[in-house]
Amino acid sequence: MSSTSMSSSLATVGPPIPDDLIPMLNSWRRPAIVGHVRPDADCLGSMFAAALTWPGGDEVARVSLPDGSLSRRLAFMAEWVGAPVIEPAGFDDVDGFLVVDTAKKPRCNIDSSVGESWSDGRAIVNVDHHTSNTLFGAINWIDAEASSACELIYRLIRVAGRPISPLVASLLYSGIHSDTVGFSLPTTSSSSLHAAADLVDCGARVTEIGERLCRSQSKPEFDLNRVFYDNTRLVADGRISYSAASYDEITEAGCTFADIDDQAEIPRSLSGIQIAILFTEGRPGKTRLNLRGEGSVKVLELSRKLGGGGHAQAAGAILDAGIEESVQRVIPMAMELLGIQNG
Ligand SMILES: [Mn+2]
Repeated sequence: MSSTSMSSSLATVGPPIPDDLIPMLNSWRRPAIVGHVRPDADCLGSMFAAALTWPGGDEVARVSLPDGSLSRRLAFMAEWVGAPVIEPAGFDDVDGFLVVDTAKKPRCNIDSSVGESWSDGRAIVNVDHHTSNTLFGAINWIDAEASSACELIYRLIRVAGRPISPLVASLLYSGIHSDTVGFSLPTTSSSSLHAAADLVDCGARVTEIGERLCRSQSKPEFDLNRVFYDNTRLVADGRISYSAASYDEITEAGCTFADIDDQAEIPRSLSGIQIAILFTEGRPGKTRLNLRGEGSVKVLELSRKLGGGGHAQAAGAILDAGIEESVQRVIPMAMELLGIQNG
């Protein structure tokens, strides 16, 4: 596909890229790339692809990945790139921050010793696909219809006319593959498939990515999945499925909160459900919810009531409660969302 036909088809997709966005990225000498806490493949893929494409004065821009934030399963993406991780002291000389895949500023994955005023008057460019994005950047490009942040970074690179190396292609393809759950969600649009196809043409390592993302569980992750299968329950005549793992169950499997990623797919895989919920107590007394809506069910509303956010059909929240209390609180709300009387 010629680059001309690519950019003309890109122009018709989603909200336009703000005019000043690409010039700002191009102008930075010491940029830092930031994603969200507990980064998933889309977050890492978009961060690393951006770090390689807009390196500032260095070969690769620095990324914010505080200790312990990388899951075992996705460590391969960091190994591929070898991007320098920004140290707390290094924030002083940053001239701009590119934040990807992150709906709110407090969700940014920043080393706690840097403090809340980490951006300190410097520009933030905010590129995201969460409906709940709070537009915390100086420049915000939010396309809630996009499959993934990687699809947006792909468009950005194409419009900027920068090259896509096989490594950048692999990173972006990983994020699109992962956020669409292997091109199976309604977010699998024509534009996301066109992006994926172009990335394959650019050398994305399709086979390796499929193996890494879908068939590379460690024994502890496998054991934790066993817990999720065991703990899966169906309620509301099979319209709601949920599963849970307590802090002790996560620890006994040999996992940590960083290993919780897309396991909501386990209760979600049951036929006929409209809402799937995963409850995980990653830290004692703190329960994270991952909510998924099927068909036309929008779970974002529910996550917002609980102080969380996300996408229309994939959202989350964190409760200051253990598993049992969280289940008792959330299941009636999920039933209410489906219009079921709670008897
Ligand atoms: Mn994403």
